[in-house]
Amino acid sequence: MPILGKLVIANRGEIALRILRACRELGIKTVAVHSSADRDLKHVRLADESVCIGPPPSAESYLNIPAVVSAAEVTDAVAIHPGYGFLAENADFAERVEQSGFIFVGPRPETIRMMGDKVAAIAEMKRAGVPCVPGSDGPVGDDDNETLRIARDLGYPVIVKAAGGGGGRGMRVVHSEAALLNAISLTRSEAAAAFGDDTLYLEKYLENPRHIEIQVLADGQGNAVHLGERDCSMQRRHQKIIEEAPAPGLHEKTRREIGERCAKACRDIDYRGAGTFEFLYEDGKFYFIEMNTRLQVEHPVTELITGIDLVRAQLEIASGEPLRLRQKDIEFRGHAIECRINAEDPDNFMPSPGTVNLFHPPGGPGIRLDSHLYSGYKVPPNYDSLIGKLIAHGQDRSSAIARMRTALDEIVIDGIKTNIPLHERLCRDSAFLAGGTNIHYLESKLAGS
Ligand code: MV4
Repeated sequence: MPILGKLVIANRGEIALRILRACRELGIKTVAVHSSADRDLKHVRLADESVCIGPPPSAESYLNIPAVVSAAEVTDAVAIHPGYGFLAENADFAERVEQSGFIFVGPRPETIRMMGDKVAAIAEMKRAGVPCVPGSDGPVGDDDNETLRIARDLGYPVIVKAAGGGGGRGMRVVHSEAALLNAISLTRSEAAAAFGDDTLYLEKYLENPRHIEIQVLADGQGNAVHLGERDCSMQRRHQKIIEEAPAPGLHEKTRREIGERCAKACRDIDYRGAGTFEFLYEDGKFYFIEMNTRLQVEHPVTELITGIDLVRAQLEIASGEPLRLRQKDIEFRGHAIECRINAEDPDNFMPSPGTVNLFHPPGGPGIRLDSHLYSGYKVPPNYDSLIGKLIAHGQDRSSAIARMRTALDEIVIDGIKTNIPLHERLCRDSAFLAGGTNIHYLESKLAGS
């Protein structure tokens, strides 16, 4: 008997294919739900069943909760995997899935809701002993003098963030006391409009951090482990471009300490599933900013250095199996780097949908390509421009990069523009080769070249 009888893949593109592959291995039947623009997706062709759930716009298909749940009902599925993006961190969706009698492959709805409220998430993590950014320790109140005092104690610059925000939405850096109250009032209106919640909080603004995140797995039955970190500092406008594991220059003891704090926090809150603790890392110290309660785009770099299949682990946890994995059995081997391949103009980052006339995947030792592309596939204009992830694993960082360069030279994607030329430049960039660049590096390099 498979661990789950039949599963709905509530996503599209490369991650839908990744989930389908894991299900195949485990003998789980698959249902692809897709929009009318996505009939030709590779995983739709490979799935045991497929259901069209709506027209091209995401709001009417991949974000349509009743349509996704109905698809599970009509196909007699037992579980729903949300992938990343779309409904993956929608607590109302997780709740509806469970109330309808299905298994949600992810944390409990209450956990998703709590982590979605950044003020609550930070309070909870602080209680669990996870190091956080010095800040207001709760919402900004309406006593302006009190707010000014908190900011003065933190020292400028500070950053104003919306409790309902995250991932770069709803925040504003403030450089002086004179600008604080106005910045708060602007951010408050934006937050009310964007998130329906005008709750704000303050943090000390860290000027040159790296973005390092810790992967965890927990079974909601008292067992939790960490799978080390990923460095995701190479980004532009909050879109990650390259991720790697381990983080360059991080010592083993530091990794163990922060990882164990995250695993303990999972036990404290009865976390269930795969999750990621996001940190800013500056001057050798970690500062928690947010937790992601989903599988992440960049999960493959962790899989390559640990040998652990994260999607399989998610499915096992969802089926109610206790985690067999013990922290002492998790070893980190070599170095892995992921380049996100986007259908976009490499010069101006504009989306570049269209038909892929010719597609040749790269190969060889230590190369993995997670992509739904095939020759003749038409990239629709309606969705995120991610068309694949090229991941290279090697004994050390420089061999992973050498393998990445080889694969980037080898891959052929004809007919649409992609950001592969950007990756070719970055894999020869001296600062990237040295390792440890911060979150501002790519934007300043692009501005200067
Ligand atoms: C910060 C910060 C500096 N100081 N918080 C942006 C996304 C959201 N996850 C949190 N973000 C930031 N929070 C403090 N106290 C700088 C950022 C930030 C950032 C963080 C991670 C990756 C890319 C980033 C790009 C710009 C700003």
